[in-house]
Amino acid sequence: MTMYPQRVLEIASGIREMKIRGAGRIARAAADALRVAALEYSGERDLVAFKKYMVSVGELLISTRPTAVSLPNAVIYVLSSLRSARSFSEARESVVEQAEKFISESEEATKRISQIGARRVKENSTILTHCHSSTAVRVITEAYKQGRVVKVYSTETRPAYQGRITFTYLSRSGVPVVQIPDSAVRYVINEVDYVIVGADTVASNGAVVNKIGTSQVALAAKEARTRVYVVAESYKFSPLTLIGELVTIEYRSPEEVVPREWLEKHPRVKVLNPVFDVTPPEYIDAIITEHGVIPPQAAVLILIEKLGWVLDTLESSEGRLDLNRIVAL
Ligand code: RUB
Repeated sequence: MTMYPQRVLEIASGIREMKIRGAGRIARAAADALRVAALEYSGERDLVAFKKYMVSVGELLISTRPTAVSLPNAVIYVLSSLRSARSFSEARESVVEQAEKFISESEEATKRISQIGARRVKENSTILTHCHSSTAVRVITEAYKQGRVVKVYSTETRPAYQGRITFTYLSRSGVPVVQIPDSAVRYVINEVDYVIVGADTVASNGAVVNKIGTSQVALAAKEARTRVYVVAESYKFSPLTLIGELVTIEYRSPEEVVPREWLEKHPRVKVLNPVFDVTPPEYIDAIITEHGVIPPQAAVLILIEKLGWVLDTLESSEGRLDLNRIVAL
């Protein structure tokens, strides 16, 4: 059985238990886990053995949560550096370097999005956001600093209440923020100029997978002619959707929705807890990436340009992501 460093196991369970959450943070934590795994590798100093070990760490990380494509994309990005490594030490060094590069480029991307995104917000705007997207919070905070935001509605985001994290971050920066229950979205939507949300996965047709309830918010916004902006770094675009693969929606425990004691008292109650949903491209006005603002229908262009190479490695793995092929094993 493969032994993993303690820190790697902590990161994997942190992602699974949502102590580390949000697509961007999950991706950076995964890159960091690969870096730690490479540095603390104590097996045979052999290139093939090292590649196999790194593939198993990558698989462990990817297995933690199924929906945010930023997670496999970060793993692919870091492990692809092993393709051209000629020796064990070169391989180890390249993983460490590539992981650090991913982390700094991903932080740079959110900064760039905050600058591009803030410019799209007109003066005296009211914004509504759903869940906690660190990229959306950055865009809103930057727009506020530029004097463009008068009010932000932040939904609670049941059942895990990520809206409270959004509220805390925004109010700490002085942004006037009002927490509302998810069910109040349609009640306030006519006051709202922009809905700004993040993404866990952007599909090649421009559909956006984000926290459960996002599609309901987008539907209310469309009816009210309120603009919907999705803010997403390019590593949140899914290469497998280019070949028709569907995005897996995560279901979590009923106890996140209803307290365990209540469920025990009412054993016949059935609970469904899907934690993400799909907003169709027609409900999205623009996707703001670090490469610029695109209509959702242009998602395919970002994908082909930035992540199209992943498809070449899938030829003999029947459309599945096979990390062995990513590392050229
Ligand atoms: C978080 C969520 C966020 C996206 C984008 O879901 O849906 O909107 O991950 O976040 P969960 P970011 O809480 O279940 O992880 O912009 O921070 O990457």
